[in-house]
Amino acid sequence: MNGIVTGLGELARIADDAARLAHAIPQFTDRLALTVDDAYAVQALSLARRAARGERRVGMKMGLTSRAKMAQVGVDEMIWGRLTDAMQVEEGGTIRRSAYVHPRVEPELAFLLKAPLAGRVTAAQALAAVEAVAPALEIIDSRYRDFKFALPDVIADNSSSSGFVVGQWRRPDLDVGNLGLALLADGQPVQVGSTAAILGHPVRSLVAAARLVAQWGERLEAGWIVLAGGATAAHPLAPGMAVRADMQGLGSVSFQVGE
Ligand code: 0L1
Ligand code: MG
Repeated sequence: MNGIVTGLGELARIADDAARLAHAIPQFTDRLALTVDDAYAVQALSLARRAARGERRVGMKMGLTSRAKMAQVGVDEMIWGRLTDAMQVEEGGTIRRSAYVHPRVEPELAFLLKAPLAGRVTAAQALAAVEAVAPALEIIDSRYRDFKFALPDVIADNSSSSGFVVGQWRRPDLDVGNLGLALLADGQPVQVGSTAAILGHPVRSLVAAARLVAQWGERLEAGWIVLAGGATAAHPLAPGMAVRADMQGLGSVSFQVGE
């Protein structure tokens, strides 16, 4: 973006304010030739603003790791974002619809790490760093008008990350490569699928996560949560809705949507 660092800082402020105050903004790429590198720099600057307000980094999310997700938003590259403690919603808890612009939810698999991971790692090395796995729900909320964006826009907007709920952790002695799952709204299935939709096996998402963060001088830390990406298309949230995901062998995870 014309290489102007202060310009990126201003975009970070705009993205952060939009997320914090839940208002929609125009796409940055409508008026700027933002590169993917610029966009990740904006994301980092935006998350630094959260850190300055006291939010603590607790992990990262992988995005667009399934065909269903790519098709839904018209972007066909994997992306990633940063998770903070303020984004975590207690299992069974209630979110406020008014705290989001146009939230959606998607079923995911979460990894809890017991050792750091960075750079090029094998699937076996990635699995060896996993302490536990759990079913999860990601609440995504693009801050762009009409949920429309180009690749650099969504990256700058922390890859739409805005909340996540994690179910019961269990030891990773279960092969998570092809677990059937369903996303239910008010008890009715609205999406069904399998963890195999996540890059063929969710561990591939963890391998990719280690490689992608290393490009930005980061590593996945012990104690972090890594969301492997949506296994189905996302479903819009409405006040009063009860949301649950059931995952074969891993149980359920749920939350409610308030006003
Ligand atoms: O898979 C994801 O979490 C992608 C989030 C970015 C695209 C979207 O907002 O749906
Ligand atoms: Mg997701």
